[in-house]
Amino acid sequence: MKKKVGVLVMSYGTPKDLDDVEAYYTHIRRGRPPEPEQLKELKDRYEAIVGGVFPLRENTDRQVEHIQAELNAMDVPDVEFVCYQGLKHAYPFIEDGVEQLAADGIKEAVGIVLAPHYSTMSVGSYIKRAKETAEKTGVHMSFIESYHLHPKLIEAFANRVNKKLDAFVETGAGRDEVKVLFSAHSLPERILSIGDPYRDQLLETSKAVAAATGVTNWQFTWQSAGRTAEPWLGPDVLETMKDLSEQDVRYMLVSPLGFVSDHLEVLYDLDIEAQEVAAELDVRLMRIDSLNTDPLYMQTLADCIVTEYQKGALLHG
Ligand code: FEC
Repeated sequence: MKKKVGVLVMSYGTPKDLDDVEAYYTHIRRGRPPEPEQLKELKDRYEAIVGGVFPLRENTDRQVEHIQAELNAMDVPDVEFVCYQGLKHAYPFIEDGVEQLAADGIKEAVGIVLAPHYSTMSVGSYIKRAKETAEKTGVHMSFIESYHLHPKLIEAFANRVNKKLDAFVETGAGRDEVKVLFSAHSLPERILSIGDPYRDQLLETSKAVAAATGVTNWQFTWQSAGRTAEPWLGPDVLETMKDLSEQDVRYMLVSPLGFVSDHLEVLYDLDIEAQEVAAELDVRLMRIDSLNTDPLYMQTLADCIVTEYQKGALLHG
C-alpha cells in the first residue's frame, strides 16, 4: 500500500457570504472588530465585484484539486499525496487543516502557500501557525517558503504579459509604448528594517518576467495597501498611473505578480478602482489574467512539493 503524504495548501481565505464579512475582517484585524463605516466600505467592495460573490473560495478549491491531480500524476514511487486546505483568515483555518490531516493518520506533510514571495508578515505567519499545530499533533512537516523564480512560474507570467501586449498591439499601440507595471500587495514599511526578503524577491520575479518577454519598458509598483495609520510601501499603483500619465504614457499593462488568483485585490482594486483612475486620466489600462489553475502554475507547485518531500525523505530515511 502506498504511504499517504499530506500536503497543506495554504491561502488567504475569503468570507463565506456578505454576513460573514464582519467576522472575517475582525480576524484580519487580530480580533479587533472594524468600525461600522470600515465594515460598510469592505462590504461595498465585495458587492461591487460581480454582485458580492467570493471567487477566491471557489478558485482555491479548484487549485487544490488540480494540485492533488498533478502531484499524483508525477508517480512518486510508493507515495500518494493527499491535499488539505488551510486558510489564514477563514474556515478551514490553517490549524484545522493540520488537525484534519493528523486525524486522518497522516504522519508526514509538506506545506505550501498560494503566494510565491516570502515575507515574515505573509508566508512566514502561515508557516508559523502550521508548525505550531504540527508540533502539537505530532505531524512531521516541512515547508516551501518561496518559489518566485521557478522557471514554470516565470513562463506562466510571461505568457500572460505577451498575450496582453499582443492585445494592445491589435488596438494600434506600439509594443514598446506600453508601460508594464508589475505589482504586488503592499506591506508596512517596517518590514524593510527587519531585512525581509519580500521586496527583493518581487523585484527578482519582475526582472525575470521582463527578461522572458523582452520587455524593457517596465516598473514595479505596490497596490492594495491596508487601511492603517502606519506608512505602507509605495508608490501605490494609482499614484504611479498618475505620474506616468503626466509623463504622457498612454498605455499601461498592470501585471500583479504577487497574486495568483482572481479575488478582491485584483477584481476590485485593479479592475474597478484602477480602471476608474485610468478613465479619468484618459489612459488605456489592461491587466494580465490571473494564474488560477494555469497548468504551468500547478506544475510549479507540484514540483516544489515533490522536491521538498524528497529532500525530507532523504534526510529522514
Ligand atoms: O478576495 C478575498 O476575499 C480576499 C482578498 C485578499 C487577498 C489578500 C492578500 C494579502 N494581504 C496581505 C496583507 C494584508 C495586511 C493587511 C491586510 C488587510 C486586508 C483586508 C482585506 C484583505 N486584506 Fe490582505 N488580502 C485580501 C483582503 N492584508 C479585505 C482588510 C481591509 C483592507 O485593508 O482592505 C492589514 C491587516 C491589519 O489591519 O493589520 C498586512 C498580503 C497578501 C498577499 C499574500 C497572501 O495572499 O497571503 C501580504 C488575496
